[in-house]
Amino acid sequence: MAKLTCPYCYRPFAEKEMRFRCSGMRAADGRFCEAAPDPVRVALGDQMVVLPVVEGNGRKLSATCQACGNAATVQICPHCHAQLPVHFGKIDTRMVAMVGAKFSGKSVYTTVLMHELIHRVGRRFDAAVIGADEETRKKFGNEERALYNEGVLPDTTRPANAGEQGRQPFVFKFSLGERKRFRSTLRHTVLSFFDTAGEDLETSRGVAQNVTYLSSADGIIVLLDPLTVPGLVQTLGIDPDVLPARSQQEAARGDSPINILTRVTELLQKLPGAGPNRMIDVPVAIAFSKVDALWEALPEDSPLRQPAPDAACFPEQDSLAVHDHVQALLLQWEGGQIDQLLHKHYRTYRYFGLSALGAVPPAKEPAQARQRVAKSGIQPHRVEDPFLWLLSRLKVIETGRG
Ligand SMILES: Nc1nc2c(ncn2[C@@H]2O[C@H](COP(=O)(O)OP(=O)(O)OP(=O)(O)O)[C@@H](O)[C@H]2O)c(=O)[nH]1
Ligand SMILES: [Mg+2]
Ligand SMILES: [Zn+2]
Ligand SMILES: [Zn+2]
Repeated sequence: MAKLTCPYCYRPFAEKEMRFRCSGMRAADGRFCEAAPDPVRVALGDQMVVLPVVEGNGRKLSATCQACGNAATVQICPHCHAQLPVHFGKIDTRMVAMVGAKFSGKSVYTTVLMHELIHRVGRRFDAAVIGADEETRKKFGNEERALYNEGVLPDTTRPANAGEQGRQPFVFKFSLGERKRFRSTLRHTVLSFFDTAGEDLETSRGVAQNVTYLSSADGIIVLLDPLTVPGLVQTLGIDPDVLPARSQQEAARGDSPINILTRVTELLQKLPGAGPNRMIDVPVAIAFSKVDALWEALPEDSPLRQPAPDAACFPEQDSLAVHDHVQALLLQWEGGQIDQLLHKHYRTYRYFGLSALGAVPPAKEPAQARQRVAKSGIQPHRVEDPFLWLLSRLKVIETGRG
């Protein structure tokens, strides 16, 4: 039986196990259901009042509410009761998870990537990208506004288990037009993007929570701050005084990329079906963020400085050029430790270099509540590369030679 995975809690279930939520409409005889907090949602930190759960066969598109007699068509996850995207059982779902050290740029990256997917990449692939639920649309809207309109950088993300309101992944629907000879159809892919707090990778409870979503991920993006790679600053001759103090602190705390990758690898090896001697099958994109900080120190013809091609397929040659270049740089910077680890444990991995902001943000002034983006605004560079690579691996988009 085909297993589905909830894009919100990342737990598996069979199609027929999906449940429904009552519509709250008034039936002909006057009966109707009232909204109240759902104990399952409350346990997850969501106090919202919602209509009651309706039992039924998830393979069908509706069920009858026993309390009010109305037809319920909204399908929900049997585990976390989150509302699922329309026709969830009938469409493709791909989970893309992201992990990374504290301060590696995950939150900024998530917002900029989604913005780019919606406004630019979607058009390039003739695809529509939209938030799949109200919560995603609202939260993404707020984060997009803060970054793009107000120019303020996000605060540090709170760990998944902190606070009243549990954090939910952003869930987007990527709908790709398939032009057939006589008709065109749409292929939907649900993308779930979970922005981890850096310290989720540090506590055992946080790691346990990460296991749930990493184990159901079809692709993983590991975001690494290159400025925390030991040896990089010296090799490239970057003036340490102009580096963000935080990157230096994180590196000194032991959150160097090799340590993060070691922890992620150990986590993936603990999953069912995996083991210390088995290669990890899930494709892993190793993405170095903030490459804008390195540009001046890299030669002008460095693939990391070139814009990405914009054909409607995944540009394999270009991506391999970046991969080889990063691999060579890593050998210079840290003696190839990272590459050895990846080579030994991962069947499919690839390097990327990207910049969400496109420029180093000026240091926060004492009078400012939050750090701001550079005056030049947000000029993303190659943010979609890791994502498109995963989509091409997952056969959602085609791979081209360009
Ligand atoms: N130069 C440069 N700096 C960046 C870029 N993206 C993020 N930063 C810097 O990195 C800081 C941290 O970014 P966040 O996105 O908050 O990092 P995070 O990984 O979500 O951090 P936690 O939530 O604390 O784990 C930002 O405040 C910026 O100063 C970028 O593209 N270029
Ligand atoms: Mg964050
Ligand atoms: Zn009802
Ligand atoms: Zn769920």
